[in-house]
Amino acid sequence: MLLGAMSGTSFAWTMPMYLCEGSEKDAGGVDCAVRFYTDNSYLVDAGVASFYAYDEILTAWDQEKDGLGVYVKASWTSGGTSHSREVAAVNGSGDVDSANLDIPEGTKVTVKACQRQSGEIHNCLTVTATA
Ligand SMILES: [Ca+2]
Ligand SMILES: [Ca+2]
Repeated sequence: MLLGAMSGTSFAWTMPMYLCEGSEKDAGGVDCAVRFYTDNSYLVDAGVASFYAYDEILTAWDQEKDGLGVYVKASWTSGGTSHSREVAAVNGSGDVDSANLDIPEGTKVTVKACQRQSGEIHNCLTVTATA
């Protein structure tokens, strides 16, 4: 599926795919990964954004030399307070940025994953993980 052109460009974004599944290392935790692809063949990964429940690790990983980075933001509420943290891999193919968060077990975590081009985020997909 193609998404429409944005911001006056004719770039055709490829729909990201996601997988959320129970954590193998953290009982009750749910890991999520969102993958971006270079085109609609879905054969070549452009990048991946992930949240892993064990130790609450948020990661953006750029896997393709395509002028696009990977951005991910985690948002959650604990102790009656809203929290968020974002990381971005914007230094080219192979760049990885991650954050080791500290989120109470069982907390729902909203994970917004996007591609980034020229400082702006595009093609976002939001999934829900569990810390
Ligand atoms: Ca955890
Ligand atoms: Ca890239």
